Amino acid sequence: MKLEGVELRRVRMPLVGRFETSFGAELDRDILLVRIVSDTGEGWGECVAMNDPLYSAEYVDGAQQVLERHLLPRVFALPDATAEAANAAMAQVKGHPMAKGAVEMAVLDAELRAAGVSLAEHLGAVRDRVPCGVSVGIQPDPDTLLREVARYVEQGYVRVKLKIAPGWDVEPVLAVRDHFGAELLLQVDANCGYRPEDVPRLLELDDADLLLIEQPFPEDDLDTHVELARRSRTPVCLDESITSASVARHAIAVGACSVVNIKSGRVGGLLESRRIHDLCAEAGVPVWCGGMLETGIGRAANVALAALPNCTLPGDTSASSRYWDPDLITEPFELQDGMLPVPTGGGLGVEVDAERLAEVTASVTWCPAG
Ligand code: OSB
Ligand code: MG
Repeated sequence: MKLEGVELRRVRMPLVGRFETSFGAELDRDILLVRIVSDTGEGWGECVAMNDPLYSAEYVDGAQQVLERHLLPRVFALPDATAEAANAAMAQVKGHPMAKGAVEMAVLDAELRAAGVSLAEHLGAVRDRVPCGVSVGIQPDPDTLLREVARYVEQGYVRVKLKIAPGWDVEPVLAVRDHFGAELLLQVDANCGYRPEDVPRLLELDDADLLLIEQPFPEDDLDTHVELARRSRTPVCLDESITSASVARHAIAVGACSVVNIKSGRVGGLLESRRIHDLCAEAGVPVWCGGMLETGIGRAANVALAALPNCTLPGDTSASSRYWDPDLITEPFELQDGMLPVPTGGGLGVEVDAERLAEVTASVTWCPAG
């Protein structure tokens, strides 16, 4: 495939509801979309970098700059742009996995669209629909939380993840467990919000019979995750810490986690995600597909990933309506009995809604390959 150029498009989309985590609150997103144009057609990628560098070091303005100045020129120099070749060309640049992942997604989408092969099939998916969880932000008080969780349970979500932070943990989590009973699949996510001295507090969450606790401590502190994993009944899952397949292998080897959250943007792409999936399978560690409040474009990739064999826990692959009114794609993801269908069309298998796209576009930058 010969690239003609890449369009970097910024879209501003309000979330349907405020989303609060231990690192901050999101009300609307400023999203960077990558559209590559090649001799065989086009391909779309979504960069999951957030407005501010609070989840990880990346943020959307920085992602756009590193793409324009450092990543795209390297990809444009390739005589034949494949996803593998693009990754190899970008590898010389340190860090910036979300920016790299967006390019890889767009190149893969173009390649697979031209070949008529779905991303799910390419990655080795074994399911045609995936069970869906929902991530529920920090609420003003426990009553509001119970109402919020009830709304999602009524919609059919099969698993609920509660965001926690110091001052919003044991009480609201036990309130949800008490109210919804033992059958509800429940887990929590702290987004690095705790410190080693908080271990005793987190051990109290064992009473809530959680599926897992996600990333309680800072991303570079594997030791405290090991300590909690040893002392707690609740399985420890890592998100922010897992930045590559080799880090995943190490985290598992030292006992820092027994479950892994995979996000393609966090690890630099879908192919690295597949490697993490595979090494976790070999180690007997279940994985699930995380989310970063994506539009339907990035969501399509997440749903394909969630269809892999070792994605045995429900992911944060919620329906379009959980985030957007409306989404950016012509056929939004809708829950059917708690499941989302895995797209079967070529590449990502979704079509961008041109009218909606125009409505939310804040800027477009064309980067020619020549
Ligand atoms: O830690 O999983 C996370 C959203 C933004 C950044 C980090 C996270 C999240 C979520 C929401 O939990 C997942 C989703 O529904 O997309
Ligand atoms: Mg998380």
